[in-house]
Amino acid sequence: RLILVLVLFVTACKDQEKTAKKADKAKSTYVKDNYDKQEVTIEMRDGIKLHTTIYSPKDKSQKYPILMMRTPYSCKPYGEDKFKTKIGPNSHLMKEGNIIVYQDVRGRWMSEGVYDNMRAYIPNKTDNTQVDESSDTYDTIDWLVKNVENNNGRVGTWGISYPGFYSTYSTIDAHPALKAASPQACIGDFFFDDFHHNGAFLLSYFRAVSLFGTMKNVPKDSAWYKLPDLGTKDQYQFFLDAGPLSNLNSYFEYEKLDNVITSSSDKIDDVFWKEIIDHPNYDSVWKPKGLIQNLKNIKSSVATMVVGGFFDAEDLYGPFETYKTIEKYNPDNYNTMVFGPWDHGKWASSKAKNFVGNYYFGDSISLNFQRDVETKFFNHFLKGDGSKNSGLPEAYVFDSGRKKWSSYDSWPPANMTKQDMYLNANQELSTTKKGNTKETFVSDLKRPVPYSEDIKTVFTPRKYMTDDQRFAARRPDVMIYETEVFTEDFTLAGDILAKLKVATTGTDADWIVKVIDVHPHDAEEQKEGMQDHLAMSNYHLMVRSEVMRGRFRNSFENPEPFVPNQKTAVNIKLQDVYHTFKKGHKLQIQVQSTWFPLIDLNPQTFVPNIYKAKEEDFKNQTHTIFNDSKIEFSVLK
Ligand code: PG9
Repeated sequence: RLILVLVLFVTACKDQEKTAKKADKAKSTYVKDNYDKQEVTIEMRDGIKLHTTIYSPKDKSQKYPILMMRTPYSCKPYGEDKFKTKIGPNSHLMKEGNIIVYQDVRGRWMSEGVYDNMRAYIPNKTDNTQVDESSDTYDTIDWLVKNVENNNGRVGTWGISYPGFYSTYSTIDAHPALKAASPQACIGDFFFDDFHHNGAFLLSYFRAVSLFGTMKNVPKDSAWYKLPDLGTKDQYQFFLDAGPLSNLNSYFEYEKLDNVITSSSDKIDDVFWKEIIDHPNYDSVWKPKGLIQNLKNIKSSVATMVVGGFFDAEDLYGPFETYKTIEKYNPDNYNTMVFGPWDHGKWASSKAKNFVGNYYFGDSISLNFQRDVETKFFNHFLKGDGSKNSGLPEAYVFDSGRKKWSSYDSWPPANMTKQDMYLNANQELSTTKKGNTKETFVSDLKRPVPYSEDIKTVFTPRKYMTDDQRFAARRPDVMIYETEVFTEDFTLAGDILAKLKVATTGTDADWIVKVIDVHPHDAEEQKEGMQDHLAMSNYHLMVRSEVMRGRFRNSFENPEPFVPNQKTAVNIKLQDVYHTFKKGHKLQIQVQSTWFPLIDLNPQTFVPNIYKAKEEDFKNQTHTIFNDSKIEFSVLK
């Protein structure tokens, strides 16, 4: 009987494997069976030609809109590989019947020109030598609608992360054929997205700098794609041993990648790395690159749907500021937002179960978004009547506490109240300030607070945003303050403002604030996911976190030292949340001064450029938190 069971089991596995292979094969031939592929170069107004891949439905019985993604990451994965591999991201948009276009942006891969990382917008252009991503998009759309067979004259743009930045850019001085744009996880400003958070540098991004050298046609198997072998799998130790940023060579030097042919020279240029090291303040290198400042005059003919993940470790500032700025300065426009329980770009996933890190949020959340929201948005504005009655809400947001979606007519919702909670002694977080107390801790730069218990060698830490923060709560250099157990649900919706009153024996310091959902001891274990049966008892779920590099507390352009031992105000805006602390849970605030190696170490001595600090500048200091420090929450009544 046992042999019979075994045979049946093996057969079932083989059948399952065959079905999966058949599904994959179906996917991989879907494009070949249903789409014609063209690769063209489109000439821009200054004569530079951009490499563009066009997929047109074979069925010519109807006209189709054009959906375009512009990317610095090469449209090659959507190129000849396409017919051999699975359809790739956003296949639901292909299956909907659209002409799909991918383009290498100026200076990247198979396009001509010189790449400029987050190229600054040029307003009021006077001649054809003045070009930026807005003019390149305009010229591309103009060529497409005039030359691509069977298009219906309407164009949409979309993209995630850097491609999201180009989608936002497409709305500026938009071509009249552009009717819809969906910037997703879109970079807004590199001083607040990706590489920096409020002036602190995200250390493991030093490898990502390589993504943006002026590289062309770099073969997929080149060293360029290899992460440098750091000689250790422990990022914490590697960066601790490395010391200040300027001790780290850029990726190119690291990998001696000086032999790859580039557009501008026969040697890789790591101009971006030098910009980072030489420009620690929000200055004339970073400011012009910021896109948010240019979103004040978007044509009402362009409908926008901004998409983001509440647990996106890379681009949170960008999507929130993009949506809010368009909303504020273009009140007559159709402009909506979708924020779900995702880390960076995971709404494009085809996985049936949605996690961030080990934390499970539910089934088919991404798939349902693709089908019921993203596809509906583009169908309405590119194929439908294009009116404001899209059937989609203004704000479609996922409550990461209740694990379910809500729709609101505005974001933040109208029925909000501000509520302050004070950082009192005895680890007490309460709506009243209790006496005049203060607490101190030693910020030890030889043993900085890890950003996670589970630090691996990763390209960028993308999963830590829901990590259990119990380990931090038990460190003497992490100050904790928590509410009583909630006797009813308590919902936060919108941004959070930490108004700290602090002091330090040094002359500089970083301040990190984390908002934690403390689960009850009898919380039901999580039965899904990588770690089956993850014990959720007393799980300290990180709901939101942010750093303020103390020198920038009053100005990102002009850093200021602290006066030793003088009570000083440090305000930190934490990006929006939508989270219900359920009855039986507690809200905990953690405050610390190191967050390693997520961000670089502050020497805690004021120096002109932290990235070029000397070893001797790094000194342990004693920090103080006064209990007139408070957190201003946006509470949903
Ligand atoms: N915004 C993401 C990123 C930027 C810079 C370096 C690495 C990643 C992205 O485009 O995915």
